[in-house]
Amino acid sequence: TDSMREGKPVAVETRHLIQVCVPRSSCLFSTTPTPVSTVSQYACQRRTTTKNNNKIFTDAFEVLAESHELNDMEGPCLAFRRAASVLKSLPWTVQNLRVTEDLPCLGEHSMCVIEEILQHGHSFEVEKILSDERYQILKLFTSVFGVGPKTAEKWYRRGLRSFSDVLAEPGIRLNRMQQSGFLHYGDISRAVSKAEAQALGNIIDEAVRAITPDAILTLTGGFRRGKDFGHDVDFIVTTPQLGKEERLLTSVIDRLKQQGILLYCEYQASTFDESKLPSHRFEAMDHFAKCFLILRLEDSQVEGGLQTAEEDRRGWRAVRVDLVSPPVDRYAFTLLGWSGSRQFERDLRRFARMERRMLLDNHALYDKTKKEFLAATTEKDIFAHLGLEYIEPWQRNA
Ligand code: DCT
Ligand code: MG
Repeated sequence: TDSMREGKPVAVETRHLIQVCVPRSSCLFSTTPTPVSTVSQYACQRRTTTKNNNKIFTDAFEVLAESHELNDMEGPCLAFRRAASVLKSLPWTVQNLRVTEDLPCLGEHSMCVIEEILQHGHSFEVEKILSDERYQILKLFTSVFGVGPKTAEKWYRRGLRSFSDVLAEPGIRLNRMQQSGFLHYGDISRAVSKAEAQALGNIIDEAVRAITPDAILTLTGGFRRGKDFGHDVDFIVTTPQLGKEERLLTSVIDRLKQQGILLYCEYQASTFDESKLPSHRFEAMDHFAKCFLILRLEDSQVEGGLQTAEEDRRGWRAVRVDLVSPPVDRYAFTLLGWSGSRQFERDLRRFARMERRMLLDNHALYDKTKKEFLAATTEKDIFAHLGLEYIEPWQRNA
């Protein structure tokens, strides 16, 4: 299965390829072996831009990954995410099944899906998932800000099938995040454009400067990777003076509130504790002070205006914004962690652990052999510590 092939060294794939593709007798005549793929099994050793030459396949794999995720099957989910990620990195389009044989992370199941698509233009398995009621409803519910797979599943099991079912159900108490999620659903389920991200950058920059003129503000997440659209806008804010960063975030929030543009705010104070590093368990979120916001963005603030529908003449939209505020000596680790993509991050950590006996997260890099932390002031420092070629942010769309 796909999950069994995870982590299989590339060398094994190579041997397999030569056995399958090169007739034994030809070995007598050829001095050089058949050229084999150098595509790494790790996303952090591949360059992946936003140009995807294999969207027809990767879209299918992403449906399969999501379907397994919604069924709490982490192994197969990750295997399909890896398969999608490998295909995203290719500068060419897969046109026959043979060329995929020397690629890593493509299991039997993935190969079958590619074969189906090559033959029929689509995968019957994927079509079946897309038309499955449970899949459709769980996707709908999890599209609400604050609703994860567990809550969606709970609602589905209660027999709820639509937003109006959920909102009419007396036994359901929505938390504050979910209430905002429903309230601003139309706006925040619509993609954020680059121009809108830029406008939000100006707003946050103005707020940050008013509080601390020498503050550091960096656009991160998908927009730093050169994406044209995102589901939110992510920023890192910090100050050159160690320790001042936490107050900065609460001051920024206060200012946005005073400006009347704060539609929702969940603030999480820092729980960062240097003495608890290195963290051995994988954590989805870091311990720095952060906030998840919904901001009101005016049409007049966006170059070229908001891309709203003809009939929607409100002159503003709601946008999801995340701010994270690490101490400045952790800036490089936070920047690398929040720049993504998720798959790139997963593989950076897996590479560090499996190939270098190091532990990497958004806080630090720890060398288990030397039993010491490796300091970094830039992302390049971290790549160098890991013995990896530097990958530019726009090449991290794995
Ligand atoms: N991240 C991560 N692990 C998580 C959540 C986030 O490594 N569990 C990192 C990767 C991307 C970054 O944080 C910001 O997260 P998102 O905004 O969800 O991702 P994105 O790449 O910015 O995608 P989008 O363009 O849709 O916002
Ligand atoms: Mg984002």
